[in-house]
Amino acid sequence: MQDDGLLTFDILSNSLGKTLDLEKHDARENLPRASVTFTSYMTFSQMSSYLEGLPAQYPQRIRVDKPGRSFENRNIYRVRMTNNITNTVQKKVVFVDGGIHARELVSPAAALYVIETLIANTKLTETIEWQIMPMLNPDGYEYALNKDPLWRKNRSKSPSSTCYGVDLNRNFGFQWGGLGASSSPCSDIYKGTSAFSEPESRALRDAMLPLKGKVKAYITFHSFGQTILYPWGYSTQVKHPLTATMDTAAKAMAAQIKKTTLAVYSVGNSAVVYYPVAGASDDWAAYAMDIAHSYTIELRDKGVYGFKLPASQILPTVRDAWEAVKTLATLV
Ligand code: 0X9
Ligand code: ZN
Repeated sequence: MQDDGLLTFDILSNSLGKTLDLEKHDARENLPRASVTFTSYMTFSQMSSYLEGLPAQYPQRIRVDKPGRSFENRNIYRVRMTNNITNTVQKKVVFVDGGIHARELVSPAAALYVIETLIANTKLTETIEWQIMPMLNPDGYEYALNKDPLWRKNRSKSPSSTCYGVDLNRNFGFQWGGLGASSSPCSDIYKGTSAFSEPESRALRDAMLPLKGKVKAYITFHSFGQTILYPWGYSTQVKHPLTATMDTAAKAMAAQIKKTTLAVYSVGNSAVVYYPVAGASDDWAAYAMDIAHSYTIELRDKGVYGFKLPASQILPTVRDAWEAVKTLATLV
């Protein structure tokens, strides 16, 4: 069942309460726009209204398109933003995504906060074109919000099983089917029937591939653990040639988070600090897109609440995310 009919601005602003007031720059301030909030978990429909409204509000700086649709036919959005959006030829791209894993509800919120904060920051959008896909798994997110708070995968139907869902972070086309991925459709880490079998992972691939050579950094938000991870994640034995560069940048991100929000994030190779995982988006981005800086950021918390992070923690958590992204943008 799809649920992405657009809510009106009035309903949104009444029901979502306090909104951030960061939209002063370059705004057609007399036009209302659907709100974004970081004091409660937004529904996909609310996020859609917010995203759909951005280009009209910031016509010089923002474009929104849909590089794909989910298994249940929801839009998968991409927001592109830079100063003077019609002139992006010389600009480097920083690519950010959220929501690959359904139950990690704070992840799309982090990507939305990056969008909202960049609206107010014309300096970081001067030389960089930002491409942000805040919600890669809308079906799973809605399922986690409404039915099962611990749902992780997408909601595709396996032809060979009664179980639903593929772990999108096992479905990317680099080292697909290796360590840390399952062939069982009922597993939470099911890899799918082939690399990029899922429309959601294809949406990210299709958005990114034409940008090869331009994307200088990729960040994918997950939770939880307060950790900044870098490739290779498919094996503990194979070291990425740019390990030292990524380690330095990850440490800079963690230091900046500590300085500003006081949260402590640890840093390291994905496979070593977590566990080996093949077919994840971070490795694919580093390999297929040849991106020198590719990170999975596991946001708050450290396991007290885990995936059920209280709404009061959204704002502090997305601030961590922003500090990390901002720091990285100055290094690439
Ligand atoms: O297992 C995952 O997909 C990520 N952790 S999570 O708890 N959010 O599910 C970690 C992926 C790290 N990347 C690689 N190992 N390639
Ligand atoms: Zn995750």
